[in-house]
Amino acid sequence: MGAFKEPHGGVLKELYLGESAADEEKLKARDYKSWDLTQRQLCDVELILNGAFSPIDGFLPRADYDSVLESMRLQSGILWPIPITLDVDATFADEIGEGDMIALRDREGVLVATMEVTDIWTPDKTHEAVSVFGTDDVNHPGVDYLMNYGNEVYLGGRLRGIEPPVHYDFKLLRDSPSELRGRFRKMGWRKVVAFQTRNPMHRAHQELTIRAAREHEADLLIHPVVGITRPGDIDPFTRVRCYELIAQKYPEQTTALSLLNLAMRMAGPREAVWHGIIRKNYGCTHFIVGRDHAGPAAPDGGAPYYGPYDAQELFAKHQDELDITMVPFQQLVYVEDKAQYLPVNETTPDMKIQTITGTEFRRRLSEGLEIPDWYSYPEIIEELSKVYPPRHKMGFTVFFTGLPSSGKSTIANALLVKLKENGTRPVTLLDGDIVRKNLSSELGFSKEHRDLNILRIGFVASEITKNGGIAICAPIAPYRVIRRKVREMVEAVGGFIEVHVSTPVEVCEKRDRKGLYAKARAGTLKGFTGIDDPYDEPENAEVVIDTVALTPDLAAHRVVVKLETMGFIR
Ligand code: PPS
Repeated sequence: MGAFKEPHGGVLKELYLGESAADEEKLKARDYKSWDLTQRQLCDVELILNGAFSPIDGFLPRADYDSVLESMRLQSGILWPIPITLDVDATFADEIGEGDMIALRDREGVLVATMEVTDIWTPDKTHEAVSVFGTDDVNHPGVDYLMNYGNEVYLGGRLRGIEPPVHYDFKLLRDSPSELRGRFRKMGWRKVVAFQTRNPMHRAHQELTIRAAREHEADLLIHPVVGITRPGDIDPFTRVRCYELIAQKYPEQTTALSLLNLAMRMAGPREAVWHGIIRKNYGCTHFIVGRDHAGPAAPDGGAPYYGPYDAQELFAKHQDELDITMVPFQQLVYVEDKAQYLPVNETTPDMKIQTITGTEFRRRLSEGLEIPDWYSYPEIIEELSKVYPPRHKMGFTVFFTGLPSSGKSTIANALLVKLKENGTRPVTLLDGDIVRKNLSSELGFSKEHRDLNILRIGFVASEITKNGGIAICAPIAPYRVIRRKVREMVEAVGGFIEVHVSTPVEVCEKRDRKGLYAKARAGTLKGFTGIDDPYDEPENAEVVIDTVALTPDLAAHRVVVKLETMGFIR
């Protein structure tokens, strides 16, 4: 009844030992083999220990794992859709045997839990992928993680909780199931609708959640996932600031916000059932399942992995034993002539409907364009525009590449001065020689060393870019593959403009500013770029400059013009 909803399986499995038992276990754990938990495993451990995954009391032993894959049930017959497994590498697995105790530690080495290992096995991951995700396509993020990041051996066994994993952020918004049940009890809430999300919330979400609560005469729990979501999602810090802002727009007595440190698998229908079970353990009575719940984007040019209402169907099929009521939801759209949101199936062809897709929303943010009030609140747009700044506020890297003596450094220095004159952001020059003196003084010119040198430059440039500054890099960077890596690193956090200084080798050799071409010709300097070491011509540089035809001043000016055209400066 109400907020005192029975947990899944009847008992909330809180697995933390009492103080003295934990102290005793800590002492014993000094002799156990230690496994450093990955970020996903740490999320799982937290939710196993605090009861959010009840009735599970550890990582699944093999029989439960097989049974979950085949029939979505634990051996006991209780419904459980997602295999919660501890994956370790073969070296660690070789060191332990069934019956051993192991220590599970966080990244800093803090002992979070101990585990009695009852099962050790090598899973058939393709079978797991097809059973859980309905596909073995590695473009599916859950399958990609399983196949390409997860370790090869699984360990099963019960956990004993020593210390809850530490969080430094948003502490007041994090609740265990019994804490949240306590909050509901204090508020006198008996019926609670939970809303799951991994995206920032706008007006449509607000409308949807308020409707769901009203329809069921219930109170509302906004329960966003902050553990691991889909790669490419907006970072949790920004999202939580947005949730805090939107929470203020709800009636205080009937709405709560709490963060869930769940590592999502993006398993669509099975994941929806799992999400429902978790919310039931937190004391909720109702759970909103929307269109394409927990489904990843379709692969490029391919069909989506799940049908839009598959999740609702699977949930409905198990509704009785789930014992948390699904609140299925259609997509809401804004009807302009009524100035209100309506479920898409309640609209008629004569209505004027407004929509802004996620892609269009991000385009408007990054170009600093207007976003209408009906779509979101100005405070939330302001918060999100920090993540998608307009280009003229975004950090960027100008990456010069070219042969020795091609003129890279001279043009880079001229550009540095011009960008300082422009004055919109701090500028750093990472010239080849400066870097070799300060960052890479121990490196030579072998392929490995050059690659390392360029990766270091790329790392520093991406940090500068991420923090909104301008990095100008001017190494030779002769190899295409590593240049592409740097581009990827930087483009993930801001703008990247490659400038190929394409001065022909004969001209560079004639200039020979440091006399190194002469040494290379004489054979006293080996592996010199352009003479006896290759230079891969860039194929997609944003700017190509031949210094035979241009002065350094004009060459730098051409880069400035390109930056203006691309919108990075104005
Ligand atoms: S790399 O390949 O990108 O790591 O090279 P970089 O760090 O830009 O090199 C800076 C300068 O090192 C001088 N130098 C050589 N260049 C190429 N090959 C060999 N073997 C070599 N040995 C020394 C060269 O003069 C580079 O300076 P610039 O300004 O490009 O002429």
